[in-house]
Amino acid sequence: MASARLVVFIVSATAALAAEAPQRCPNEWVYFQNSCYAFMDVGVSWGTAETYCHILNPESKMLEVETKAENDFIAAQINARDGIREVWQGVNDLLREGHWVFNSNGQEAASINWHAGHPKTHIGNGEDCVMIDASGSWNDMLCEYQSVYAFLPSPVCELDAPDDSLIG
Ligand SMILES: [Ca+2]
Repeated sequence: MASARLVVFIVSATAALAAEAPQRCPNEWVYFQNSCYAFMDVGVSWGTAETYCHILNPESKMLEVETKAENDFIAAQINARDGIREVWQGVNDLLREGHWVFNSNGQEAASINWHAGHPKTHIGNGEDCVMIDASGSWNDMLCEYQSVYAFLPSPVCELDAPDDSLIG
């Protein structure tokens, strides 16, 4: 009886897992909470990261973190990937110093997890673009490459996961 119950448990647990993790992202993209994410182990400037996302998938955008759960997911992905130390996200204060908005819609980026001492918002410091490190902390950086940096963050692209309910 005990072993029969165990088999039933394993079968139902496997079915539940499959239901929660549908394979609905493009190949090589990672699914999390209705979005698909593409990670690249290359260091580029912020503007180049945006270009890479449009090349990979014209409907994708740079990573935009809206919740703590998404922030934790991104930090875990950075830690799991040898070639990635920090990632860019589509958040900037290019238009107004200290007013951090998402690239895709200009809405205020509310789920901010600034690293201690950041952002450095004194006028004209030019650090108008945001990256996330392996601890999930946000940091404002110069958007374009500067030789003072030992390395540059990696691009992460985000795509709305296809809605299963619209298929068939
Ligand atoms: Ca997002």
